[in-house]
Amino acid sequence: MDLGEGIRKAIAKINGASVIDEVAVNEMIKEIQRSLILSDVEIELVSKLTSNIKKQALEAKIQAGISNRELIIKIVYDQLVLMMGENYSPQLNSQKIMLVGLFGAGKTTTCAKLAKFYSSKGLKPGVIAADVHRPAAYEQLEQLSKSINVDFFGIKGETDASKVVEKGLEHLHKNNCQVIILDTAGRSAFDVELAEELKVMSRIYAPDQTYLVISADIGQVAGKQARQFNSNVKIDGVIVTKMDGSGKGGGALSAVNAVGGKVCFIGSGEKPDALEVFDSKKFVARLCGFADLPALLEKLKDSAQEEALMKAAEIGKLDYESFMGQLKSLKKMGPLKGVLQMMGAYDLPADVVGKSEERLKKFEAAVNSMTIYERRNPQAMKNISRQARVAKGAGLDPQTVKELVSNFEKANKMMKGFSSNKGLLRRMAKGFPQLGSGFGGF
Ligand SMILES: Nc1nc2c(ncn2[C@@H]2O[C@H](COP(=O)(O)OP(=O)(O)OP(=O)(O)O)[C@@H](O)[C@H]2O)c(=O)[nH]1
Ligand SMILES: [Mg+2]
Repeated sequence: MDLGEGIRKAIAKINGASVIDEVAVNEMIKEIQRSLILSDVEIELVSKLTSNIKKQALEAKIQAGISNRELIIKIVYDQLVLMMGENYSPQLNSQKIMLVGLFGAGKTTTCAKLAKFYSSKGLKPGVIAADVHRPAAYEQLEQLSKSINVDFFGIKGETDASKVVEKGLEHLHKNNCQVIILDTAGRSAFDVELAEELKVMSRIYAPDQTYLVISADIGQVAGKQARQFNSNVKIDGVIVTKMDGSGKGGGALSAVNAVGGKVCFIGSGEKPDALEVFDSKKFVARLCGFADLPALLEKLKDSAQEEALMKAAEIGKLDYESFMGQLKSLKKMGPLKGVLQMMGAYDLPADVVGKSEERLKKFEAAVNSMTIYERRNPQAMKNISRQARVAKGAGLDPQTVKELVSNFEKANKMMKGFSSNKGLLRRMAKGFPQLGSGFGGF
């Protein structure tokens, strides 16, 4: 089960609850905790995150206009985004970058990716192969550099990494490289030897940016690892690789939090161009499987409208503004014919559908010509001279506006009649067209 699935399951729990009370929120929190832990997020981080979600969710019940489910998704999402930190804006000037990380994290590949990135921004990059431990490290970086056409420096057979760094800086500066990227050796686990080597290299190289490279599938140890690196060489940011794989990514969340919450780049493939500048919203959307958050947020707006209409109907104060909003969301469902067919009305004569659509357009034009006062005080529109003015503004004849006003009045009366039946009211508010005829013939 991925994190997204777990979170959706948690949300489903609260979705069934009629009110967001402490019991319902606790049920949901338990499920979120479970899925975060299964996704390798550190326990401390899970409790911090879930206590924030809980606080917000309980406070949120006073927010009107958004359905429980969507509200909770948004809270969970916002808290995850908050925890992931801000979007990254890489500095586009001369700089020295050092990459550190454990075996196979993707350091060497990321060297090439960064070189390609800065080169595409008009800066001349150069890379230094300072991994003197892994036999093929030199060739790997040399080959990658060739494929993307950037300067490369390494000393084949050299066992002293400091020497490679010193000579490399000299060489690449001579070649006028502006962004110098240093590849370092990995280890299977963090040890004293690695710590010592990194400290020495960092002193000689004096990097402007030191990035910790971690793989998205690394698991819970990511946080611990990040702290170990950070206590020896100051980590400026994290690069999460292999986000394209089946990695759960939760470990990345922990690592980021452990070093002050900054992801800088995301690796999303093996090729040198598979690098993205970090965008926290995109990352969390991917992590949680909310493929289309803009659509979700759009829906949030719709449900606010729905709720406003319900309220208006309940207190018997439907006005042109809320009614218009409702008609708009009905329109969003697609062409009227398709919507009606969806509801089981297959044999509608084309001219009936056509007429309804025509009427909707006219209604919209008329409402657009009303003043805000008129929209909010529908009784004002019973006035003939106001109708004449609106007709003129909307390019309609006064008789049509009169009909529209009378249709609206009928709908309004009907809504009041239904206000005691909440279930039906809700369905109406959702714009179910089988009730459309009740909307005064719209
Ligand atoms: N799918 C995918 N594979 C990646 C990504 N980044 C790196 N890899 C692959 O992961 C493997 C290890 O990458 P390297 O760049 O060699 O990792 P490293 O940290 O330099 O490894 P050591 O030098 O052994 O410590 C290679 O097969 C890469 O092609 C990524 O973002 N996505
Ligand atoms: Mg390497």
